[in-house]
Amino acid sequence: MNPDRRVKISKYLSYHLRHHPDRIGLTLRSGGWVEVETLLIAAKKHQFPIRDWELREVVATNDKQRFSFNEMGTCIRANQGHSIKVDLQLESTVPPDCLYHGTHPKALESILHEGLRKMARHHVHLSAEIETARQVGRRRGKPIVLEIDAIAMHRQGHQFFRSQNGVWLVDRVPPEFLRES
Ligand code: HQG
Repeated sequence: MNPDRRVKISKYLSYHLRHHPDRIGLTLRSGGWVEVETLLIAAKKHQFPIRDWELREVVATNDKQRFSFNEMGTCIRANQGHSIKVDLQLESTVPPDCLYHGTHPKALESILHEGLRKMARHHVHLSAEIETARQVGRRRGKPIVLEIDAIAMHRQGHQFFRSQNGVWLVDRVPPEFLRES
């Protein structure tokens, strides 16, 4: 499949599996799952036909492993990044000592003052690798990387989750646990 088509399908999936399933008449099940067959029928009905093999290729080759199938391959979901209410059924996990968050200069003052908030998403997104955080920050200009004392947060009772594609998720990061890296 050509790369443009791949990106287009990935964006279509992100939009509908994370933010607006209702726009094509879908309802996410617990865990964020949708039946593949239902998704393909809905997409076709709304003038965006996707073939089954295209869907499988996009999921398999996606640069950030944004989506996954269930074991049977009959259902699909976005691994993280939702703005609609969905229980991803992730188990709380002990984080590494340090996690990173990529942001941009305009947000810095407010973040240092009030900590990291989840904004429109379900969680604050953190990564175990500094380079990943840098890339996330770069989406909005000059990247700024913040270092988070994750293990100290964990000791104080903050719950951490790890999505299927390795993104660390937490409800918030109070300012005392972060510093500029
Ligand atoms: C900032 C993409 C001011 C925060 C990426 C970020 C990631 C604050 C923005 C994933 C703040 C929210 C998530 C505060 C947080 N004051 N600004 N108190 N607290 N912010 O997009 O982490 O391609 O919701 O720093 O690669 O940028 O979608 O979160 O700049 O993995 O798969 O508010 O989205 O992945 O922005 O990105 P976002 P994010 P996908």
